[in-house]
Amino acid sequence: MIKDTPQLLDSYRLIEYTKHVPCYICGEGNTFDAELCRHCQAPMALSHQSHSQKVAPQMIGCIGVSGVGKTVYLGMLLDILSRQPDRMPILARGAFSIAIQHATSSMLSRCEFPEKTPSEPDRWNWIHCQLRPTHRRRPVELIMPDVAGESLVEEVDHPYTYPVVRSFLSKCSGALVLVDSTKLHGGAHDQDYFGMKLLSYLNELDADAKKSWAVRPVSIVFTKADECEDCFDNPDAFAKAHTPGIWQLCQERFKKCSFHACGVAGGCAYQQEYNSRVRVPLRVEPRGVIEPFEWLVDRL
Ligand SMILES: Nc1nc2c(ncn2[C@@H]2O[C@H](COP(=O)(O)OP(=O)(O)OP(=O)(O)O)[C@@H](O)[C@H]2O)c(=O)[nH]1
Ligand SMILES: [Mg+2]
Ligand SMILES: [Zn+2]
Repeated sequence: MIKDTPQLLDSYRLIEYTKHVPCYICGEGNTFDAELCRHCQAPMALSHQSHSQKVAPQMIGCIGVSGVGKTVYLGMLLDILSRQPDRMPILARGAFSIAIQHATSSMLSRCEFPEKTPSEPDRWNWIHCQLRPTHRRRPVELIMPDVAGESLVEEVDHPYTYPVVRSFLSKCSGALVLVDSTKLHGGAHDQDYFGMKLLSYLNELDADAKKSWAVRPVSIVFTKADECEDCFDNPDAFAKAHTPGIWQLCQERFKKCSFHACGVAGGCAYQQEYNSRVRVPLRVEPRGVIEPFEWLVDRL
């Protein structure tokens, strides 16, 4: 026999699921307890964190073909900034924002380079941080993902294959476009062609003259310049000589554009592992890592 006692109904909990939380990257609705956006796989923590702040975070793209050095650059940039509080104090928001810095610096200190970034967006590292540039009154909230070069190339070549890349780049306030200086020095034109494709893709994302990429700051960064000293001496002259396509496009279509050189490893060597030769850093000697980022943040 069932006693005549009041029973608690749990169905009221379902009401929570009728409210949709918009994804910060693509704007599509998700349930309140979703960890990743079901449309673009960006972490929903970005949305929850940005809703709790007065200032909406801005986004910066660190883009370039696979193997150009995006993961090494971003990991080292955050590591340097977090160790130099006098230059540009930085505060990571959420434990996930420290993952790339932790992984990259510990691998470099073991004389290894990080693994290639997987092409699945749910496996990318996302960084959400607060910057306090010394000459600004207000802090800057920033979101920067470590996008896989393969996904980027796929989206540029076949638009709409990676919605997360498209939504993210449409909303970015500026971009660091990475170009491999070692490949250029050898006389190959692939890096120039891909840089041009990427810049053209950005240019076509927004037709509004006031908000388009033509007026957003773009910093072209020649990576691995530790192996290509003349790139450090004069990045503009290097760009004119080795990436004429990128140089021309920047002059004609981007109002705020600058060329920089950077290097993280102070020397590299090949190590034999089973049947393959693996490139390893001999030491960590970062040069020109903060400058392109500082230039960009000043113009946001
Ligand atoms: N000499 C030198 N080599 C570097 C430097 N940074 C990266 N490399 C080399 O470039 C390779 C690729 O670097 P990543 O940072 O993984 O490149 P990525 O752009 O993130 O590539 P994806 O994850 O495939 O998109 C490394 O394995 C190193 O061999 C650098 O500062 N100097
Ligand atoms: Mg990577
Ligand atoms: Zn989304």
